[in-house]
Amino acid sequence: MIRTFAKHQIRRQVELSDCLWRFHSGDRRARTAWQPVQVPGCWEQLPGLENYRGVGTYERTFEVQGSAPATLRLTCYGVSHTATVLVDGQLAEQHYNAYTAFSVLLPQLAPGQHTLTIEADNRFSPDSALHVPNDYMTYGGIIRAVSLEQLPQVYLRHLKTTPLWNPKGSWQLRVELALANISTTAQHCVPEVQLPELATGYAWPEQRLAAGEERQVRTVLDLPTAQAWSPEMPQLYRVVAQLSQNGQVTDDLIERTGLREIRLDGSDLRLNGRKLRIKGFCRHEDHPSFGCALPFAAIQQDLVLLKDLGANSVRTSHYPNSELFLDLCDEQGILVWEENHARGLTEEQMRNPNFEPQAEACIREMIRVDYNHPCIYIWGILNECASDTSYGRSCYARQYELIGQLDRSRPRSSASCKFLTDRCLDLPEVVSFNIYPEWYNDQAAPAFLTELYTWVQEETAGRGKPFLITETGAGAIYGYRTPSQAKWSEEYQAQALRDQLAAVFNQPGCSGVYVWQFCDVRVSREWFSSRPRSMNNKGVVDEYRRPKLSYAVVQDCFRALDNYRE
Ligand code: ADA
Repeated sequence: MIRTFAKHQIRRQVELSDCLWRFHSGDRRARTAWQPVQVPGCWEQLPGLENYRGVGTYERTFEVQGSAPATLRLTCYGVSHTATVLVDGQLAEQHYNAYTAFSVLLPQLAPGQHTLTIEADNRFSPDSALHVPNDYMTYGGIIRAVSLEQLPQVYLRHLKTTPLWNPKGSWQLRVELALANISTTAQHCVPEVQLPELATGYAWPEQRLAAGEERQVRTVLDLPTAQAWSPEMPQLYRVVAQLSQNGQVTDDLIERTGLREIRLDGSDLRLNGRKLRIKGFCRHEDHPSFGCALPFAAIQQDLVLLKDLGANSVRTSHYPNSELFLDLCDEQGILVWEENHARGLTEEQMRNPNFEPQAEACIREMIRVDYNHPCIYIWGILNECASDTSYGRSCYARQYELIGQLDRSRPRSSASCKFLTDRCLDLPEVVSFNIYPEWYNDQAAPAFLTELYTWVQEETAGRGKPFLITETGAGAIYGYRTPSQAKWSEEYQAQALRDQLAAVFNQPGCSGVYVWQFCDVRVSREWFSSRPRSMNNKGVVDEYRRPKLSYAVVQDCFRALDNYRE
C-alpha cells in the first residue's frame, strides 16, 4: 500500500508487493542462498540477521506489456539506508537515506520480462553522515513500497497545492502542475485540474512542449463553498489533474488537499485564526515485528492509541515519515511536525563533507513529496545538533534558508538541547527545546522550564516567538513496579511526566509539548550500551504497545485540555 487513496485512474501504476521477492545477504555478486521475503520489510526480522549490518540484495522480475517499447518510472519510497538499483543488470540509480523517496525513468524498455535488482546497504561509515550509531535503529532493507508506472509521451510530473485564506474571507487553492515531454518529438496537450467534491476546476490553454521539455503551469482557484481542514473537522478534497491529447485523456495525477492556514501571531501559532495548543508525542517508526517497515494496520493502530491518549500532534522524530502515516494524519486531523533526518550530531560529525549535501537532499526530497499534506504544520531540522557552535550555526542557517525557498507557507524550527548556549534562536520562526528535568538532571520541572524560558526571552533573539517543548519524559521498564518509585520504575516515569506536563501547560507563552516518547524503540548496539535492553525505554507504551502507568497520566492531562489556548 502506497497511499490511502488512488493516485491515478488513467495512468497504470503497479506496486511491486504483489508477490515475494528473492533476497540474500551480501552484494549482488555474493553467492549466498536466496530466500523469499516480502517487500516492504527489514532484514533484521529474518532469523540470523537480527543484527546484520551490511549489504542485502533483493530481486524480482516485472513485465512490460504491449507490443512496443515503453518508458517506465520506478519509485522506491524508502530503502535503508543506501540503495543501488539495477535493471537487467544495468545500473539505474543510487540513493542515500532510508526515509525519502526517489524515482528513476527507465526509458524504452522492450516488451516482456525484465529483472529488477535493489541492493540495500545499512553500514555505518564516513560516507553516511546521517545514518550513524544512534539512539534509534538504522535497519536494513526495502523499508517502504516500490512502484512502477507506465508513462505516456507527455506526462504530469508533479502536482503541488497550496491553500490560501483570502481577505474576502473564503478559501482559495494555488495549483502548480509540472508537465514533462519525454518523447523525441514536440507534443501538444491540454492540462486541466478538477476538484470533484467542490464541482470546480480549470483548463489551461493548449500547451506545445518541445522534445524533452519540462514546463510548469499554475492557477489559483476560488473555493467559496469549501470547508476548512482542522483537527476537529479534517475535511479533505481530491485534486484531480488530467492531460488530454487530441481530445483523449492520456494521463492523470490525483492529490488531496485540506484548507487550513498556519500563521504566526507574536508568541502564538494560529491554526485557521485560533491559538494552537500542541498536545503531542514524538514517535519513531519502530516495531518489534516489523522493524521500521510498519504496515498500514500497525501505523493506524499507533494512531488509535495516540488519539486515545488525547494527542493532537505527532513529531516525526527524527526523519521524514511514510506517506501512509501522513495520509492517515490528514484523514484523522492529527497535526504533524515533520523533520529532516538528523539526531544529536556533534560539530565534528557536521563537518563530515557528506553531512550538508545529505541533510539538504533530505530536505528537498521531504518537502517535494510531503508538501501537499495539510497535517504538516511545521518543518523541523537537525534535532539536538551543534547549534551552540558557529560552524553548526552556518549549517542551520543554510538549511532554514533552503526550507524558506521551498515552502513559505509553514514555519520552521529545530528541537534544541543547548540549554542557555544555543546560538541559532534568531533563525527559525518557532523556538523549541528538549528538556528532561527529573530525569537527566534533578532540577524540579517548573524551575528548570522557567529558567530556560526566561533566558530565551531575556538573552536571545528567540524572544517573543512561539515556544514549544519538543521533548520531555523519563524512562521506565515495562512491568517494573515499585512503591519506592525508583528510577526506571513505571511509577517514577508517571510522576516525572505529571510534573513535566504541569510545568509546560502552566508556562505562559508556551504553545505546547511533545512527550518523549510514544513507544519504546530499539537503538543501534554500536551507540550506547548503557541503554537497558538496548532499547530507548521512554515510551508511555512499550515496544508491543502495552501501556505503562504513565499512559493514564498523559491521557488525563491531554484530555483535560482542548486544541486551542484562548
Ligand atoms: C534526546 C533525543 C532523543 C532521545 C532522547 C533520550 O532528546 O532527541 O532522540 O535520544 O534524548 O531518550 O534521551
